[in-house]
Amino acid sequence: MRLESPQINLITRACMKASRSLIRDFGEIENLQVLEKGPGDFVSSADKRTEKILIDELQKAHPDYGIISEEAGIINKSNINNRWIIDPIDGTMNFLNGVPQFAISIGYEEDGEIKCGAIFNPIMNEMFCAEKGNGAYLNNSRIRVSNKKKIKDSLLVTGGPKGVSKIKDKIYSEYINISNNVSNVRKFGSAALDIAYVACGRFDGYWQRELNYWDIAAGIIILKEAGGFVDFFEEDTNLPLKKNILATNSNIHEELRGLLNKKNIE
Ligand code: 2AM
Ligand code: CA
Repeated sequence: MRLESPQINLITRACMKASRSLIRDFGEIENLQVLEKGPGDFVSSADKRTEKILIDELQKAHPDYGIISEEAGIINKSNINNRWIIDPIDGTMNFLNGVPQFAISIGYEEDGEIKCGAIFNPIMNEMFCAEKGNGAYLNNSRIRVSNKKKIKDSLLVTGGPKGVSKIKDKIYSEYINISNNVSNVRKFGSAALDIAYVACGRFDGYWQRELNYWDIAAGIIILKEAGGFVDFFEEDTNLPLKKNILATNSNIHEELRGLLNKKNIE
């Protein structure tokens, strides 16, 4: 691979290592689904197991780096200059249901900017990774965003509202508004993979409200290095880890932003 920073090497190595137990755990899901209790508890322990392997591996190299991780929270809080941003399983609901659309996502942030990152789907064996200035890759091939120019021809992806969302109506009306103006919209259930798929041209754009920073940290650099454009809207400065994201092939960005801003159907 042509990515050479010590951080990206560390991230991809940690992903590969953690994926072995994650694949084993995924194999167990089918058996667990027959239990009345369901696999919920098992999934949360799979999440924690994966996270522990990732954190141990990253900390071995840099015990002083800060970490923001979905389950473990914030580690080494005082180091805000060098931070790993980790989501051990993005697409937990898919994982829980035996759907192989989930990924490990790790970004490395230096002085407030994501410098490199990887998103790894261990079942498909697809490793998306990028580092600033050196391009984005899917396994060993360079990736680029699609060349679609017009929003009306575009295939987009979104996640819809979460169960706990207080703004479901707003999110649904944005969905109606956007889907009336594009070729089609998909809902795949993993924010990290959604962005990675925009980066490699499978989708032309992605929008989503109410995400967490760890869902998309790695995706930011992968999309940028693949020639895409990512920005955040309606940011709440009191909640810096909450994100509303717009991520596109860059050609359709303004048009999609226009649709999001448009007064929604009453
Ligand atoms: P997760 O699988 O790590 O929870 C699903 O639409 C996407 O939104 C996934 O990337 C999922 O990440 C993310 N997400 C974050 N918080 C969520 C929540 N409370 N409920 C459902 N999905 C959530
Ligand atoms: Ca997530």
